[in-house]
Amino acid sequence: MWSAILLGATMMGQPKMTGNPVFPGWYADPELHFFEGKYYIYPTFSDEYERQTFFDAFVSDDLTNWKKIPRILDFADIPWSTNRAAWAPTVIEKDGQYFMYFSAGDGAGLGVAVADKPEGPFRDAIGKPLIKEYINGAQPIDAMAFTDDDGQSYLYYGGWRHANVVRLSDDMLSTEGEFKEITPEGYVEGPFMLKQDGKYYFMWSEGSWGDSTYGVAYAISDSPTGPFVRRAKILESDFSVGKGAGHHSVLRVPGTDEYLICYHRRPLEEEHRNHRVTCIDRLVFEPNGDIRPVKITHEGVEARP
Ligand code: FUB
Repeated sequence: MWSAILLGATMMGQPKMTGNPVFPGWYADPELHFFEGKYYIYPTFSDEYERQTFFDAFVSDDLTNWKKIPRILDFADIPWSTNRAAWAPTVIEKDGQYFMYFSAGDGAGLGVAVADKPEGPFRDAIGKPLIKEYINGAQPIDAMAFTDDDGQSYLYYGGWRHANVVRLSDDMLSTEGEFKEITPEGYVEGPFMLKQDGKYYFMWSEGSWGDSTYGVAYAISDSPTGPFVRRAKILESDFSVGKGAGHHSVLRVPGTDEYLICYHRRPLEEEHRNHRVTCIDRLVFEPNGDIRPVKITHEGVEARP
């Protein structure tokens, strides 16, 4: 139905929109990037844990036509993984290489893989977990890699209601120094860091990912390591559009002051916890620096060159 509406809108001279979800299939925890002139989404394949043994990625020139890149990383090539529960990848570029941090299954920890191109294939970079232990009570899942303006990279991560931040080494293949607990009030999982106008916006998912209580909240700090004090909720269910909206990422559209939020939600008619789809909507900063609550839509956002 939505594709017919979008086609009609385009014929009437209205802008071409992405529509939501932006591509078919059950995919969650999406991380949206712009690498080498194209948009990429790195999601979790949202199925039973036993079938989550790989990561697919999606690539697009304009945010509307997405092509699946199958199995950019496969647990068949990672003997130390649990060969299940491949969750929530984060990808970051450094010196022309692409580093992916990923959950290798409960008990296995967080791994790091590397590729020469954003579309992969990624290969296990160190042959063992980067973070295996539960430090400060944080389950080693849901990593997010961030590089500050001074070139220092950080890894934010953590499930089980605890968030840690740790510095990454120059080669991105080990951690350095203290694992600092930065858990804000309400934090559950899915951390994300965005720097805007010199301020550090720390965001996370709260509620339960398996139901409609899921959502995203944020804090602002003058430092990448906090302290982070919960400010407000910015993403949640809208029972006229979708439910359980959460585990997001944010991308500033290159060459603009516009921001996109990429997240998963459950279609209204779905009850299965894994039936999550990937969507994109606008994220708007108020003039005072606050983030406006996100309006989730069926239409999505305008196509971009
Ligand atoms: O997709 C698997 C898990 O669900 C993620 O690791 C959590 O953040 C939640 O979205």
